[in-house]
Parts: sequence; C-alpha cells; structure tokens
Amino acid sequence: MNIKEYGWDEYFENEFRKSTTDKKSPGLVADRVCCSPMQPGRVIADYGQMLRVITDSGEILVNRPVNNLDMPQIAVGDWVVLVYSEETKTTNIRLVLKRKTKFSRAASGIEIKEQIVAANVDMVFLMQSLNRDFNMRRLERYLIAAWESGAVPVVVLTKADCCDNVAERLASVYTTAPGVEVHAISCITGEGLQEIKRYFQQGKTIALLGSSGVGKSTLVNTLAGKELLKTQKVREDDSRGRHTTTHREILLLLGGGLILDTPGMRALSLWEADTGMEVMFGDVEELVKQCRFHDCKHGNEPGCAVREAIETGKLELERWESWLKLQKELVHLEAKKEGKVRLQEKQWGRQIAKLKKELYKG
Ligand SMILES: Nc1nc2c(ncn2[C@@H]2O[C@H](COP(=O)(O)OP(=O)(O)OP(=O)(O)O)[C@@H](O)[C@H]2O)c(=O)[nH]1
Ligand SMILES: [Mg+2]
Ligand SMILES: [Zn+2]
Repeated sequence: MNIKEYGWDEYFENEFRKSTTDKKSPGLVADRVCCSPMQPGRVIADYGQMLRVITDSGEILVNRPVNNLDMPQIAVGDWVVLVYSEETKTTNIRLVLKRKTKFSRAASGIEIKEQIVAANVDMVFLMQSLNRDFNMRRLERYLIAAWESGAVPVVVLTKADCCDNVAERLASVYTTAPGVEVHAISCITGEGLQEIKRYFQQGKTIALLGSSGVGKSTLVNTLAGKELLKTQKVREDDSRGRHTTTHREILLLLGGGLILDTPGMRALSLWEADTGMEVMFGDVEELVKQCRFHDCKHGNEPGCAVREAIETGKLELERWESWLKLQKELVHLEAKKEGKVRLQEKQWGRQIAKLKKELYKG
C-alpha cells in the first residue's frame, strides 16, 4: 500500500514531522524516543465507535479516541498519527494532523455542537436530483458550507433521464452560483459522466453530499464499474430516499482518485458561515451597508438601498428573503454558541469552587 494514493503529500509529511518532534507535544516526542512505532494513517471509514484507517502497511480498525482538549473530533478523511502500545497490544490514534479543509454542519439534536462531515477533501460534489428533490434554497446552503470548508464546490444534478427541463434547471443554478461548475448527469444513460470523471485525480479526494436518494452511492458504483455500495429505490409517493448509506467511507477508484460517500443529509444546518456568506451574499451585505440608517429595517425607511435594489430588479426578492432567513439562523446560532461557552464557564467555576473547598477542608 502506498499512502500517496490516499492523498499523503508534502503538507502532511511536514505536519507529521512537526507534530512528532514538537516540544509542545512532549508525549509524542517521548513515544518517538522510547521506540513506540509511530505511523501516519488516513481515516477511510467511520463506523461510530470504530474507525478504519489506511496506512502504508495496510488497513486497520482502531477505537475512536475520546474527544478532549488534546484530541479533536475525528472525521473520515483525517490524517492521524498512530501509536502501537506494547502494553495493551493495540494501535491507537495519538494525534490528528492539521487539516487542509473541513466540511462541517451543526449536529442535529438539542446540544449545540459541530459535526465534521468530511475532512481534507479537495472538492465537494453538491448533489441534487432533477426530480422533486431540486431546491435552490437548499443548494444555497450547501454552497455556503462548501465555500466555508475550503474545498472547491461543484454542483452535480443527477437523474437527468427523469427530467425534461434540464437546460432551465442548469440556467437557474448558473445564476445562483456564478463561477461554480455545474453538471447534469445520469447513471442510466451515461450523460455527463465523462465530464465528471475528469475531476478525479490521483491523491485528490472528492466528497459526495446531498439528500438521501439523489444517487450518491449509485455514482460511486458507476464510476467504480462495480457494485461496491448498497443502493435502494426512492419512495414512490414523494421520491425521497430511504437513508440507505449509514456510514461515511472513502473508496479508491481504479483510475486514481478518491471518492467519499456519505449518508444522505436530512437538513444542512450551518455551523460556521463567515466566508461562505461573503462569497454567496457579498453583494447583499454590501447593499445593507449602503442604507441611509445603520439600523434600517428595510421597510419604509427613506434611503433604503435594499428596497431600491429590489424595486429596480437589481436584487431578486427571493434572494433577499433567503439572506434574511439565513442571517436570522446565524444570529440564533451565535447566541446558542455563546450561551454554551457561558454555561461551560459556569460549570468550570463550580468545579473550581468545589475543588478549593475540598482543598481547604483537607
Ligand atoms: N433514473 C435514475 N435513477 C437513478 C440515477 N442514479 C441513481 N438512481 C436511483 O436512485 C435511487 C437512490 O440511489 P442511491 O444511490 O441509493 O442514493 P443515495 O444518494 O446514495 O441515498 P442514501 O444512501 O440514502 O443517502 C436508486 O434506486 C438508484 O437506482 C439516475 O441517474 N437515473
Ligand atoms: Mg447512499
Ligand atoms: Zn434598508
């Protein structure tokens, strides 16, 4: 096995060298000195408690380490440092190498926390099917998260064989995402697949993202030329998928290049969006700044640049409404994040007070 095929390059080589010799990681330096074999590996599948990691000497299953200050959340695509323990006779993850890119969303559930969907991917295919799944506002969200991630987004519209207004749909994506490559494909007729294939290059990782049933795993199987992954028919009544794929996994394509299949996402709640919003809505943010009053509500105030732009057709009403909705969501998210930090500080305070009390008692 050669990990270069899996994306190992000079950048990670450097990070590996730095982290295993850095004085700030005395544990690791000690491990190196005292002889524990240390090797880099890439997380290629996530089974929850277990992770599959590829190394120069083959694949191994390792336990997911507990998240703490020294150990960030680990995601598929991460490059990690593995250490073999003579004592327990197991190989464990000791460190996560600094990522090049990270596609995140806010995890579902009550607790406000980040979920890393894919790490170190070079490109993301934002996939929607050209049937009833097609939704421009959803695509906007995916694009924001993609620009935030550092990976290059490409929009892939699937099931072109099921749609008779492909050109119209393509045109609407071009206006929503100027400068982003857009493709309509069909895994049944083969339409558009040649254009997609050219993105796959040795050592480069492409993640497939989108709702359940859009055909992510079907695309993997088609490109691989064999049934590597399970796929399943969408529901007849509403064309929704059945959440067939349950874990994230990277597969090496025969012609070179890596493809990361993911389970269909129900919703994409944004986690961070500064860069993404700037890229997608920079013009709207600029307009807002031009309103005469800094606290303009963009209703009946005189000198409202937003209203003027909508009236003259410079700004689409739908885009404005979309921006408003996203903005509201992001303000709410920030408040929740701040609330969480304050709660953590409070809990820390309580713990310290308790410790002090115990100390003085002794
Ligand atoms: N007509 C048509 N059907 C397709 C195409 N691509 C995929 N499908 C069908 O769509 C259904 C769902 O495909 P999957 O590949 O399982 O979808 P997925 O995105 O991996 O779904 P999850 O794993 O649930 O997220 C299957 O029945 C596929 O055969 C296509 O290009 N045209
Ligand atoms: Mg799937
Ligand atoms: Zn205004």
